[in-house]
Amino acid sequence: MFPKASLIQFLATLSIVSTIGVKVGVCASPAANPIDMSQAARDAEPEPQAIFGDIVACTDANLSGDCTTLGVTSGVCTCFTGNLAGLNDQVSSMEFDLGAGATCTLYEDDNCSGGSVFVSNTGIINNFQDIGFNDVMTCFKCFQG
Ligand SMILES: *[C@@H]1O[C@H](CO)[C@@H](O)[C@H](O)[C@H]1NC(C)=O
Ligand SMILES: *[C@@H]1O[C@H](CO)[C@@H](O)[C@H](O)[C@H]1NC(C)=O
Ligand SMILES: [Ca+2]
Repeated sequence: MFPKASLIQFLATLSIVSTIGVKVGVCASPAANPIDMSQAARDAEPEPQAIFGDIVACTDANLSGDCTTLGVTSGVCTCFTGNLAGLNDQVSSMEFDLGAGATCTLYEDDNCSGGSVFVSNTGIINNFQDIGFNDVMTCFKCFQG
């Protein structure tokens, strides 16, 4: 016969094994997993969009002053609100590091509206005065090439 202490230890070990067994069973069964989504739920989710490059927006000409680097997602209107509000109506130069064929439109007003400038070359615009757009930009939208 087992000494009593050993038997308790054995039962405790058995109980841990059995708990692990149940957990593994739950994980292995998608239907029982509460974070598993149905196909319909997955279809309803917006496609996650990938950042395909960066822009650097600066408050002074020649990429000087306060410069902020932003990841760019194709087709998404990004506006200088919230934690980007410091750039609103302040941008004077920009660098576009978006790869060949990318295009951007820079907008004067909220929600990618109002006056705009189309940028088809990726590179640097050293002085927004040269494109008649100094200290007015509020939003931009870029497309991957
Ligand atoms: C920007 O750099 C160019 C070339 O070095 C210079 O001629 C120009 O004066 C600079 N512009 C400003 C506003 O600093
Ligand atoms: C932004 O523009 C889109 C497209 O015109 C429109 O559907 C949306 O309501 C606008 N959002 C705001 C906050 O103005
Ligand atoms: Ca503006």
